[in-house]
Amino acid sequence: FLSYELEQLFAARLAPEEKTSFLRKLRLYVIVGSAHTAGRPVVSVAQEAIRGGAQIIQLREKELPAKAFFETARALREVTAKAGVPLIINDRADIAAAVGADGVHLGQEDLPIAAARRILGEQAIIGVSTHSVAEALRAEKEGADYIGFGPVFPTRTKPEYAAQGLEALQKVLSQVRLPVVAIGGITPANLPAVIKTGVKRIAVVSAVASAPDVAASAALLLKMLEGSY
Ligand code: 3NM
Repeated sequence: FLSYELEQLFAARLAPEEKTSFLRKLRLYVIVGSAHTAGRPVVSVAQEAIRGGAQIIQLREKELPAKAFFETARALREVTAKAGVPLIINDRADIAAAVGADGVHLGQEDLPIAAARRILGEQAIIGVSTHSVAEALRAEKEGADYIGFGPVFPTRTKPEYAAQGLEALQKVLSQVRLPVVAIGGITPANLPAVIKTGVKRIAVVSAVASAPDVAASAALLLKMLEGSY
């Protein structure tokens, strides 16, 4: 089914030489998934998030069968490519490859980084979820492009994980050279305390994807991250 159109979308991927500078400059990472959009279509929520200022979109689907996951990913690839915003697929390097996504985000129980790279290639953005300094250092050693660290605060989006807190985040920042993305329970109310740790990037699910006004919520978080609020 690799239509001409899809081939064009592949061409929207970040060029290899753009990857590092993109990740350094990244501030607002928005994660969407059908469980977290308050019943609204994932693609339109992602579009609104981009309109508000989301600089990268991750599709996270923990329950969907591969076919439905793929179809959403493919639709999201279309809107992100048109907007010039990188697309990351959670967990599934195969789906990331199949839709020409910019990369994959791996959990501790997913494919090893090297295996995901064999599927996606050197230019792919590979991020890893980490929940301790040791996991963060391991991900760095194994060749991740960025790490997620969290949950910083307790969150209903990932309730099975204990909150790590701001001190642990600070510790990770002091030991890891890779771009660190703080995640978990971050809202406009607690973002000032998160920023005080020195972290430059946050990832959110509910604060944007579940918000009544998706674009306005993304815009507020971005403003705060850029220090202009
Ligand atoms: N990963 P919200 S915390 C998807 O710590 C995810 O690795 C986490 O959702 C981690 O912004 C988390 O709604 C949930 O709290 C983030």
